[in-house]
Amino acid sequence: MPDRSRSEVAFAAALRVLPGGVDSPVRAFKAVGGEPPVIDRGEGAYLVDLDGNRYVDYVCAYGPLILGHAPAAVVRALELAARKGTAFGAPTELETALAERVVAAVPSIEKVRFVSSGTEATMTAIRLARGYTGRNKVLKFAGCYHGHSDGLLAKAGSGVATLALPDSAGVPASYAAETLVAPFNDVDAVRQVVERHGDDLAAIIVEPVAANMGVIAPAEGYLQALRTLTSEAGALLIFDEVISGFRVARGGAQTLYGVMPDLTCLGKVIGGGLPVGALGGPESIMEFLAPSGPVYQAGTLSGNPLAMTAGIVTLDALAEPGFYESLDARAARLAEGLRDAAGQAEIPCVVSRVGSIQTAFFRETAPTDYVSAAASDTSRYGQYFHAMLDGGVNLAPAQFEAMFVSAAHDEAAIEETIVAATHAFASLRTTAGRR
Ligand code: HOZ
Repeated sequence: MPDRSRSEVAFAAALRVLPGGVDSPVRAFKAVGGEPPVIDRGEGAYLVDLDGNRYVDYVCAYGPLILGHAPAAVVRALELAARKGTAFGAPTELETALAERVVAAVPSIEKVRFVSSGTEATMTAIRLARGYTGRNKVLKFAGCYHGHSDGLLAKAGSGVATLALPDSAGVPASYAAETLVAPFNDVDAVRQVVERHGDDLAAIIVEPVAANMGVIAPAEGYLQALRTLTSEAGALLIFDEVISGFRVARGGAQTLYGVMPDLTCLGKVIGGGLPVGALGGPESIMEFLAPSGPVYQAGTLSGNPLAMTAGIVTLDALAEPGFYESLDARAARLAEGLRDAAGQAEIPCVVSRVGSIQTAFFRETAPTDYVSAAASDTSRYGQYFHAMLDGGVNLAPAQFEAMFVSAAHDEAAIEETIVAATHAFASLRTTAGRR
């Protein structure tokens, strides 16, 4: 096992002043045991911890870093932008420039509101849907995660699933009562909810590619069925493309599957590694937002010039011909290598992939919803996770997250990962579990 003594000292100091030692729960390794390496820097496809250990990184900040760590063009642009000032609380041309790029790429979006996180984007989209329709209820799907706002934590994936919390403490029952939950990929369940609550249903919100219970693709026709049912009920369809946007395709999952939502939530990639979220949709709905309309939303650092700059440079790189084809090929090679490595070791493991996001589930067959994802062998995932970390590969410390492949993951990084995985899977045959 690599020496991580400096990380241990730094994490002990963090525990003294930060709850759980972290600012976001998944980082604390609760699901896999042990303590996290404390990071010094990122370089392309690699992370380097305080002890100088290097890891091929598939967390990529949970999605934003589609160009890898510290890409030269983004860093250069940020240096120049910072010299001009880091926040103004007033309009800049940068907001318009990033919005124009989003509108050009995402087919259902005519107007955009920038916020500072994906949580703000989904929270605002829900308020806008309620203001627009004059209705209250929202349907979400078990295992889909839409950030940590009160109304959206019911049966949430990501860290809530990882920590096995039913929901979150601190959410009034009256709030939660406005959120309806159905299983992902089950059209009949949605039909029943619409029949029962259709008159008061403001919106259905869905991750069109689920990525917070591990990566699960929508079943054939599922998104189209959601589109039809919401239109018939007079409710809005909200795609949470915070992860899938500019990731599974330049125009997101709506382009990949050819289904147009009313509202789209974005984040992660559009901020190029800085804090950005956004919601967008047709002008007729977006103009309900203040100051044009009655639905209030605001933010001191919304449209922040540094964040807009990183987003612009990143989206321009993604517009280069062949970008997504090349990313897809690398991710496919990784998935194939992981499948082969698990197969050689006779470990039940299925790799579920959509474009550059994928999850190795420790179970025999690909899950289709939260119940089947949750039936994965999470303790084996924990053993695999630690074997990979010790072998120089950084994965999310939880079964219910995605692996993110970036443009910086070249052939050498991918092959290094497959070698580490071959050793890791082989070790699972003999290791009963050490943590
Ligand atoms: N949506 C991300 C995880 N799936 C957020 C990362 C976090 O919870 O820290």
